[in-house]
Amino acid sequence: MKIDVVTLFPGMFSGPLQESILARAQAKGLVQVRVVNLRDYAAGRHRVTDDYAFGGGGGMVLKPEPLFACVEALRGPDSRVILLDPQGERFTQALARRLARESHLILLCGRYEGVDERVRQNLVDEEISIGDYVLTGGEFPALVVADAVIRLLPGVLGDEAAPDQDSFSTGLLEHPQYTRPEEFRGLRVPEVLLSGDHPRIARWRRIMALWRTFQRRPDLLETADLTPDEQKLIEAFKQGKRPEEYLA
Ligand code: 9D3
Repeated sequence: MKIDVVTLFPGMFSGPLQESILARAQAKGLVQVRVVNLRDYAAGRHRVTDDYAFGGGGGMVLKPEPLFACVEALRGPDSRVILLDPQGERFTQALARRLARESHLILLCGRYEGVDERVRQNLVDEEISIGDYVLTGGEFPALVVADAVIRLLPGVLGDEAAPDQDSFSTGLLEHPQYTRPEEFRGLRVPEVLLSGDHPRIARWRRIMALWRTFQRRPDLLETADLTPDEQKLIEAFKQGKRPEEYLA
C-alpha cells in the first residue's frame, strides 16, 4: 500500500512515522508513506495556499489550485482521495478495515476554517472525521487513520497481536491484564491467572470482558456476538449480580 499525506505542516509527521510498528512496516516495504508539502504546489513567489472566505466573516480557507495540482500530480488509476475534515464520516474500525484493502490513499489535511467547497465536490472521494472534538487541523486525524490502517496490513503485526483479536472487532472491551510480580505493594494478581487451569482462565477472561463492557460501554453489547449463556449473564448483571458470583 502507498499512503501520501498532504499537509502544510510536514514536520508534524516526522516523529510518529519513524517509531515502532509504523517505522518497521515501512522498512519491511509493507507500506510506503510519503509526506507531501502542499506549499510545494502553490503558485507565485509567495506560494500562497489560503485566502479569505468569499462573503466575509473572517477565517481563512484553503485555496483550490494547490490542492488540485497536488492531487493531480500524486494520483494514479486506483487512488482514493480522502479529506480529513470535522464534517466527514466518523472514523471506525470498520472504516479502517475497508481502507486497508485500498492500494493508494491520498490523505488531505484540512487547516484553518476548511477547504474551498469545489475541492470537496470535485477532488475528494470521501471525508473522514475522527470524532466530535475540535482540533487545529487534519494532521493528527491523518496520523490516526494511517496508524489504524497500517497495523491491519498483512505482515505488520506478529501473530501474538492478530488484528481480528482486537476489541471492537470482537465487539467487547478487553479483560484485565496482569504481569509480574505476583504481588506488588500488597496487591495480588488474581489466583486463577496463576493456576495454569486454561479453561478456567478463559472463562474468567470472558466473564471479566463482559463485566467491563457492561460497566463502561453497554452500547457495545447491543451488537456484540454473545452466546445464550453470555446473554443470561448480562441479564444477571442488570439485576445487580457481580462477576465474582460466576467465577467459583
Ligand atoms: C468554525 C467551525 N469549526 C468547525 C467545528 C471550523 C473548524 C474547526 C477545526 C474547521 C477545521 C478544524 C480543524 N479540524 C480538522 O481539520 C479535523 C478534525 C477535527 O477537528 N476533529 C475531528 N476530526 C477531524 S478531521 C479534521
